[in-house]
Amino acid sequence: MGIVNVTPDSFSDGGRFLDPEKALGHGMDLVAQGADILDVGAESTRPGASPVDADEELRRLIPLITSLAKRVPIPISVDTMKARVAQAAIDAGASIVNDVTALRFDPEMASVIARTGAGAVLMHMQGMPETMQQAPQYEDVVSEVCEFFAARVDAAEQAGIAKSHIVLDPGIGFGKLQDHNVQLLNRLSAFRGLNRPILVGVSRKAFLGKILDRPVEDRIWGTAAAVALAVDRGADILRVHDVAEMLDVVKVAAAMKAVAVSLKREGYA
Ligand code: HH2
Repeated sequence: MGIVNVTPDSFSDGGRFLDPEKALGHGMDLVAQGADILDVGAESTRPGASPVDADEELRRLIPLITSLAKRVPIPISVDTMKARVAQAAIDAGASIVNDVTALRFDPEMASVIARTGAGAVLMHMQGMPETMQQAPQYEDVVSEVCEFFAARVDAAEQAGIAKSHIVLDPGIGFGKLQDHNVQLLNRLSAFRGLNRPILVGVSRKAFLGKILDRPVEDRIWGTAAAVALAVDRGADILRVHDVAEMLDVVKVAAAMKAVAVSLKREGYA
């Protein structure tokens, strides 16, 4: 999943693709690099980010999604927590809603997704972006995220969203301390029991910066290591900025995993 941010303030590429022509070009580049999904967002969710109102989000997103949908052969996902924005994005050609609040922010979101038959990414977040990094707390982050997923899948199904349309995401960096992020990634396979695809967003994130002591523009190798590990632990979709590079990483990690799985089946490991 390639990231297209049309925001002035995203943590890694804020302002770079605010111009609609640049954003369109960037989206098409990511497709040429091998992305299977484009995730288009107009509201930064980095820690401390200020909310954006729906009119501004629509102004940034809809012309871009309309142009992309005409030109790219892959599904477009809209990264929004607002039902009105999701509906307009779907009308413009998006087919997946990536809601970092897992349908909790806007009471109308579930019915928009159910009615349109869109796919839904349900992400775990403790708190909201403005304050989420102030004091995140868990007894056991993995089991708490697991319980959260089970409850959100139930709520989504009750609202009429088909289970087969749901993807789960542990929300790396969203209301989590360093140790929580590392544990979630390391124990990603704990979520396989929910029988839904797992999406992971590690690209250039702060937890990598902390391990490496590097600024956001120098985290590509760290991202590669985390992406490889996530594939090994069972991630199905990787949300990344650097599609060409991470596609190679995914291919190699997936090939290794396939061998490991068949060796295990034959009793070698
Ligand atoms: N991370 C970001 C935004 N949206 N959606 C999902 N499902 N999972 C994630 O991990 C995720 C997400 C943050 O990254 P980015 O879009 O690069 O930055 P910003 O939120 O500052 O625009």
